[in-house]
Amino acid sequence: MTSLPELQHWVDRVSDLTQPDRIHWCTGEEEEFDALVAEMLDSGLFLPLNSETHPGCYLHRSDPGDVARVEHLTFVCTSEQADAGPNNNWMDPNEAKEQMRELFSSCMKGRTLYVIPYCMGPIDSPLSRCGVEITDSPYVVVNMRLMTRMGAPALRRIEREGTFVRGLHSIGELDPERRFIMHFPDELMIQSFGSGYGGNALLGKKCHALRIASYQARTEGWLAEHMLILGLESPEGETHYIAAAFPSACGKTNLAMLIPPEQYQGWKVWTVGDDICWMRPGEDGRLWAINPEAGFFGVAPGTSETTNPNALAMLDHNAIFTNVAETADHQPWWEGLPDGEPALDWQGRPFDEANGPAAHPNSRFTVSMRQCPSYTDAAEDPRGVPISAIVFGGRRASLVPLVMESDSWAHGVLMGAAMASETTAAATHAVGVVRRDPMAMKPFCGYNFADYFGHWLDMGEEVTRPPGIYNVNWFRKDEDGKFLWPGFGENLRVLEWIIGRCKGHADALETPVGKVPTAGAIDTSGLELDAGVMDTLLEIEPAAWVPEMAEVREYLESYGDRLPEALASEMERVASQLPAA
Ligand code: OXD
Ligand code: MN
Repeated sequence: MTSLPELQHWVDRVSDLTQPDRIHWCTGEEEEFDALVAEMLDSGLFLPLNSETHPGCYLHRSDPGDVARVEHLTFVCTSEQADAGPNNNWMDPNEAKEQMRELFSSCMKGRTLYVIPYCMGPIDSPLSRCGVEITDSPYVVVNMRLMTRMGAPALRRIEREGTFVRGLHSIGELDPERRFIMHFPDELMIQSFGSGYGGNALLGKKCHALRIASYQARTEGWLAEHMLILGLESPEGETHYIAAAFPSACGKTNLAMLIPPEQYQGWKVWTVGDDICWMRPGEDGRLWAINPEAGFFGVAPGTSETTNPNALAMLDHNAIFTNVAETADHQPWWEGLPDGEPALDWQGRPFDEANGPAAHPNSRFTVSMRQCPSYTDAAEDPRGVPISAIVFGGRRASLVPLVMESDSWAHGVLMGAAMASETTAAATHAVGVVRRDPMAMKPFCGYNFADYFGHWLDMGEEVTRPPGIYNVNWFRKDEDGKFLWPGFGENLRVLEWIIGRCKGHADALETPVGKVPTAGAIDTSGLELDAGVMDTLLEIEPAAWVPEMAEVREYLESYGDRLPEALASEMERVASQLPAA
């Protein structure tokens, strides 16, 4: 029920098409959440977890064939194929709508149609944007309540503004042969069928806040990015905000919640967001950022007291677990937890190593941001937070140093565009293969990457006090395949250097591919690294960068004439400083 005729008509049309038994307009109230949980416990969609150790926590086991994003079934449907770019699967919008119409036809018979009004970002922020998701999945409703500002206040804003992203979702029969995630950016519309998995089904997240928003951001002069946002507070009480892009399952959540090492008494990391960042130039010439989300949908395996104590602390109450394993006394369990042992695996079978890991490698937790011990009220500030540094990073076993600084905004854009990373389990494809993943947006940019790079370059003109742009690599390995850098909390040492650079007092050495810390500029006291490890981590071997730059050139040239001239010339500038091939 709404006073906005466009919204009411759309819900009516969808209901005519999908034929639900009931329609429920979500209010976002606690009683609604509790009633849905009770219903799901009844139907078996939710399993209770140990209420003494994990009050308010539930386990959802998804269909075993529906455990990750499906990039090969995800489409951007612009009227011109070239606007979607070679980085997206494309389908003609009319053909896509026709195909989806058939799938959605009568698909909600016997089910409830939920209307979820939501706001991405603080409810009173001019940087926020709203959407409405229609779904037949109560699992989606309860997750959306944790992940977004959902319900009555969002509906009021939508009715006031009159614009919203329309997302239609049905789990269908969870048949991978009848599964599509379609985006119609010109119409601010998403249609998703056949999957209940987070990235495919919680439409506020990847579909709206990245694919549709990136497209919208280009026309409106802002940036929608796959970045965490953290605040780094020094012992003097000065806080600098950093936005960092890493591909899925490369430690964004851990970095966003970092606990400083012992030597760093008085330092504090504040978490503003762990996955998505919307940034806009402010009147003061800086970039101001909000986290459009209100919760975390994090990867469970590997989350432990060593890697992310803050995450563990927020996961012992009011959290939803998807595809983790269970101990004999019904506590959630995943690989990387030192205590407990799995009794049932993620599919509910008695645990047997022969079946693989107990928890699915892409098993997840959903939890409100406010439960995180490092949560900061700055995440609710309608103005957002000012960004001092942008960090790009990938998973690279060799070549790429621990950290380097770009020479200029254009060079930073090139660093982002040249990002590559070994693939992870967050999407269904081969794991561990190096692929180009510009700005960690390969699966999420809602338009042609060439135009996106152009938009990034244009944004450099808009910000008169631009953040520094950096590239990091926590994942460098030695000849025996062992990680050289300890990572996790120790990454603070690198962030300290980055902020030092932004403030103009940390030392750096120029190299052909960027500036790296001078010996000793990164504090390694108390780390007990083997001799020479820091040298290896910070070494730039110009000859080894020649084939890398050749690959970058080949990749960027695959965008043809649309590639911005300024990016091509920046690439030539860097290449010209390397030895001849
Ligand atoms: C995520 C992803 O879920 O990037 O954040 O896959
Ligand atoms: Mn992500």
